[in-house]
Amino acid sequence: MTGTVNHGGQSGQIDDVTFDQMRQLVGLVDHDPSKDPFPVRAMDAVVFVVGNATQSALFYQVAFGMELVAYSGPEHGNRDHKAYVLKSGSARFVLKGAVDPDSPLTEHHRKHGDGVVDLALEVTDVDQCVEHARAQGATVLEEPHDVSDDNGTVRVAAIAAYGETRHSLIDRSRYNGPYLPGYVVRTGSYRKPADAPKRLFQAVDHCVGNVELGQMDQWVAFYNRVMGFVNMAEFVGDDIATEYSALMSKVVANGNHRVKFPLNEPAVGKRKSQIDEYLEFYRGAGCQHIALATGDIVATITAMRAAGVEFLSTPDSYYDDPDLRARIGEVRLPIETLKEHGILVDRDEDGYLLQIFTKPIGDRPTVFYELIERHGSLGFGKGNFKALFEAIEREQELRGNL
Ligand code: TYF
Ligand code: FE
Repeated sequence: MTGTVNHGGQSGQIDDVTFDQMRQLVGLVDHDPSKDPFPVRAMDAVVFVVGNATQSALFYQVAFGMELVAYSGPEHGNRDHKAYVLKSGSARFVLKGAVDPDSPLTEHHRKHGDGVVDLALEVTDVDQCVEHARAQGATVLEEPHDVSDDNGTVRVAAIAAYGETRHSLIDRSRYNGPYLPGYVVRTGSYRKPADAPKRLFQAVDHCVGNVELGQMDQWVAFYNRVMGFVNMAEFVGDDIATEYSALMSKVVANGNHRVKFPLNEPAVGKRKSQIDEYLEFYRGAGCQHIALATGDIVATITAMRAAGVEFLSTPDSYYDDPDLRARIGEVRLPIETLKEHGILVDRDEDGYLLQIFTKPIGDRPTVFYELIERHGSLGFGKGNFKALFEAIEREQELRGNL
């Protein structure tokens, strides 16, 4: 099955990661893109607006082990902002910070703080996607057009998603440069420790959106209708919502599940939802967390902790629970190791996954990261929701927002 799988015309090798590794890393399923009204190949980039892109670029190199690959800024004719492009395996982050005080990025940052402005998607046919999206009622923010430089031509468009988030649609098949026309190759002068892993993560596994109360189903319908995304089994129903999570969640994915977007909305409960806290400090709907797929979560956590990244702590009771072993079965790490690092583990009918969550990475209690090591499981760690949401609420309480 593996050799013949149809994965939307993607080559067998994705930025040094083989397709089989990718299948394992992010949990792919078979899919025939020829019948897809909106064929998506992969995430193209997660684009952030930040208060200081020059310093954030260093943070992602030092703490996330990413590699600086491209740059746009005043030295090359972009007088509005600086943009740094970083990669880790197939994952690409773009960090934008205003240079011109009148840049539109300044207002975005004033309102939202550091956050995700664009979940850009690599598509095979930009015009086909926009035509379909428009017919299904999407807001087209940028009509399809070509952008070119000496490295070739990229076809780009953009449609509106939740809040002020957008999905740029990118076809880079006629382009051979470092990111987009106008960007130049740039490497960083930062040198990582000699014993550091080659990279700390290989791919973006999923990007979660927080939307306002009562909006989740509309956004699920948007991804179904406009982008041909399918619903994944995992969701947080009313029972879990009222009992401890204070949120509702459903997951949509493109045909082969390479791109997965869980969507959360606050649930009305005894206490203020973590989603309400996000919406208050982000000033509206936006991207809440990005899950990064790693093949060695212990090595990744160890390197990130050494660089100062803080993770949510898991109480000893999680590991000392006599039912844990029965629930998770055999996993590749001893429970003592999971406990030492605070790694959560969940099993479903397809396999298991290991995961851990950082604390918010900026000044506001908004965006955070997840590290995920999948072993067959296509889920999101439903069995960990209780422990996870209790850990999030402990932090929320410390901030005075519960
Ligand atoms: O992506 C997910 O569904 C899991 C669990 O506020 C999760 O990572 C869900 C909601 C949330 C934090 C984590
Ligand atoms: Fe997640």
